[in-house]
Order: sequence, then C-alpha cells, then structure tokens
Amino acid sequence: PTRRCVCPGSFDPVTHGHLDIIARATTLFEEVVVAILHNPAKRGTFEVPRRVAMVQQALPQELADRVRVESFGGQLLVDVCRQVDAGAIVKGLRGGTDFAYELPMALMNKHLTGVETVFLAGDPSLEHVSSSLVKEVHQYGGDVSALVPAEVLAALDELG
Ligand code: COD
Repeated sequence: PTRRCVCPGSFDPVTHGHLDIIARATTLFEEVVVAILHNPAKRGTFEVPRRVAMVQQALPQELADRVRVESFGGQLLVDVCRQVDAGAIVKGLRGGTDFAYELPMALMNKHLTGVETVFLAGDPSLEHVSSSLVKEVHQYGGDVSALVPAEVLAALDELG
C-alpha cells in the first residue's frame, strides 16, 4: 500500500475545482504532492513559479503540512510519481468527457509502471469549472469570483 499520492495538472491557474480534489485526496492519503506539470514547448498563461505560489496560498492552513506543491517539466507523470515515491495518481472527473480523456491516460500510466489512478467524482456544483473557461470568462468581463481563490482573482485582474 502507498501513503502518498500525486494530484497532477497544469493549474494555470488553480480553481476551486482543483482545490476540492486536493482536499479530498488528503482524506484518502497521508501525503499529497500537487504536481504542476508544464510542457516546455507551451508557454501557458502564468509562469510556473506563480502557479506554485497560488496553490500554496490557497491551501487551507490545516492541510499545509500534508500537501506539498512542486513543479515538473518535460517528463512523464509516471516518472514524477517514481521520483516522489507515490503509488497513486488522484484525478477528478467532470462528467463523461473527462472520463473519455482520462481513461487512456490511466491505462497507459498503469502499463508503464503499474501506478494506479484513483478517480474522484467531481463536485457537481463545480462541474463547469476549468482553468481555461475561467480565464475566458474573466477576460470578457464575466464574474468568476466564486470559482477561484482570491489570489487567483487578483492575478487574473493583473492580466487585464
Ligand atoms: N472538478 C473536478 N476535478 C477537476 C476540476 C473540477 N471542476 N477541475 C480540475 N480538476 C482536476 C482533474 O482531475 C484534472 O485532471 C486535474 O484537476 C488537473 O486539471 P488541469 O486542467 O489543471 O490539468 P491538465 O488536464 O492540463 O493536466 C494534464 C496532465 C499534466 C496531468 C497530463 O497532460 C500529463 O500527465 N502530462 C505529463 C506527460 C505524460 O505523462 N504524458 C503521458 C500521459 S499517459
């Protein structure tokens, strides 16, 4: 059995959808590594150190000693899991389309190293929340204040 899991993603930027999954992962595993993976070929919206800082700032104080946030670039998720000695990946599912995208990755990761993927049913009240939609809606003046932590809202405002 494993004590540690990885919650992977781009977190560009972190939303309440991500934070819900991270908090629930701490009820299943003693330690959670939030792995911010970035594709070196893609710039993204926020610089990676900023993404790390925003997750750290948004984590509830009582989880801070069991959740660590780290960034990784240009490597396989299974290698990240090996590096941090985690035996499981935790992902949230937002309905059937997420599942169709996630299942082949879960099977491939299992094939590569045997690492298991645990899927948590996403909170239905956050089913419409993704980093990309939040950015788009905010850019055109829509109110996303209930969907992201305060520091992310401030960072989005800075983007203009
Ligand atoms: N409700 C529930 N869960 C949510 C919500 C929500 N509203 N929003 C986000 N999540 C969860 C989901 O579990 C999601 O998977 C995760 O948060 C991360 O979301 P994003 O958008 O930040 O991240 P993605 O989907 O861009 O991340 C993709 C990875 C980086 C995990 C993936 O590309 C990867 O593993 N890359 C590494 C290279 C690799 O190993 N490739 C081969 C894979 S087989």
